[in-house]
Amino acid sequence: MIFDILTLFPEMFHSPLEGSILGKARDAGLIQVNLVNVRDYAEGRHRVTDDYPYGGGKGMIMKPEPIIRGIKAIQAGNPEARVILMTPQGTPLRHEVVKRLAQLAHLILVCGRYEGVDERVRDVADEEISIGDYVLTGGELTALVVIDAIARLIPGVLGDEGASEDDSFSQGLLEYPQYTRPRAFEGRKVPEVLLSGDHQAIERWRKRESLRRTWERRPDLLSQAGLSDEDQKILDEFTGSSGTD
Ligand code: 4FV
Repeated sequence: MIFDILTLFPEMFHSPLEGSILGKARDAGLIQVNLVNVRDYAEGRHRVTDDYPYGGGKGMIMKPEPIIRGIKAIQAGNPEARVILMTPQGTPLRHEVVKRLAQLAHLILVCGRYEGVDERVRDVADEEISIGDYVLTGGELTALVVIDAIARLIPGVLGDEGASEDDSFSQGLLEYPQYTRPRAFEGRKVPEVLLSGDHQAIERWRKRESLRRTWERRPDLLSQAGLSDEDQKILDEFTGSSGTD
C-alpha cells in the first residue's frame, strides 16, 4: 500500500512512521509513505499557501492551487490513486471504511490546516473522511490514524498472526476483557474460565463479555453487528427480556 501525504508539516510524520510497527512495515516494504509538501507547489517568492476567507470570518483558508497542483503531480504517475480529504465534514472513519481502503493500492491523503481548505479542493477529492466530531489544528494526525488503522490490516504488518479477528469492531462488537499474569492483582483475580484450558468455554465467555460490554457501552453497534440467535439469547439475559417482546 502506497500513501502519498499532502501536508504543510511533513516533519509531523517523521517519528510516528520511524518507530515500532509502522516503521518496520515501511522497512519491510509492506507500506510506502511519501511526504509531499504543499508549499512546493505554491507560487511566488513567498510561496503562499493560504489566504483570507471570502465573505470575511476569522482565520485563514488553504488556497486551492498548491493542493490541486500537488494532487495532479502525484496522479500524473499514479492515475489509480484514490484522493482522500481529511475533514470533520467527512464520512466517519469506521472499521468497515478501514477494511475497504485497505483493499486499495494507493491513497493520496490531503491534510488541511487553518480554518480548512478552499471548497474547490473537494472537486478533486474522491472521498472525505473524519476521525471524529471535534476540530483539530490540522489533518496530519487524522492521516496518521488512517495509515495506522489500514496498515494493521495489511498481511505481515502485525507479524504472522495478523490483525486478530477478535479485535474490537472486527465482529462489529467491542472486544472482551483481556488478562495476563499475575493471576491475582490487588485482590482482583483472573476469571477461572481463562485458566481452565477449556477453549470452548473460553470462547463462550469471550463472546458473552463482548456482547455485555457492547450492550453496556455501545448499544448503537448492536443493530449492525449481525448477531446470531445464540447471541440474541445472551443479550436477552442482560436486558432481562424474554426475547419474545
Ligand atoms: C479533522 C477531523 C479535523 C479542521 C480544520 C484541520 C481540522 C483544520 N479532520 N477529522 N476531526 N481537521 O479536525 O478529520 O484544517
